Amino acid sequence: MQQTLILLKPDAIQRRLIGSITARFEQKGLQLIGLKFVKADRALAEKHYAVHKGKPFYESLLEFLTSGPTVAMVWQGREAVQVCRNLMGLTDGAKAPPGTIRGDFALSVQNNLIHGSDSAENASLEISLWFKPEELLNWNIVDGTWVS
Ligand code: RTP
Ligand code: MG
Repeated sequence: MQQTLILLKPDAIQRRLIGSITARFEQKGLQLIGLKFVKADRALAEKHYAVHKGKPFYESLLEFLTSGPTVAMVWQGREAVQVCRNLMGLTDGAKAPPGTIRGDFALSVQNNLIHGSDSAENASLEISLWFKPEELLNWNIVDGTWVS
């Protein structure tokens, strides 16, 4: 079982897409174990996107991520990191294939609605940035055998 961090970025909230996007993860069979509504401050955004420090889009990206509330979620399931990346689609909404979240709902490179961890190692780092351990709930899915 893997866990991954998903963020619905401020554009997803502004565009009233929380429900439509979250539905994709539920429908896939992933299990939601953490969920909160957070307005990230600069310090959190810097830690979250530390890997992009120095890139031309870095400042603009931090401004975007801190511009309004985000929904932070932890999803769990078989190969959850890659499964979520596949559901999200390519970074650039214009290039993301139809059927993916970005492919269906985004056109921009920056304002691409969603973040997903890109490796199991980064997932555990990012989960610890956004969630306290006690905010992750371990609950039994009654019919879990159908999606494991
Ligand atoms: P994310 O980290 O948010 O899940 O997105 P990603 O892996 O698909 O893309 P990444 O290369 O990690 O870029 C992080 C976020 O920075 C913004 N970006 N802007 N203007 C640009 O050229 C540019 N490139 C990337 C996007 O919001 C991207 O998701
Ligand atoms: Mg990334």
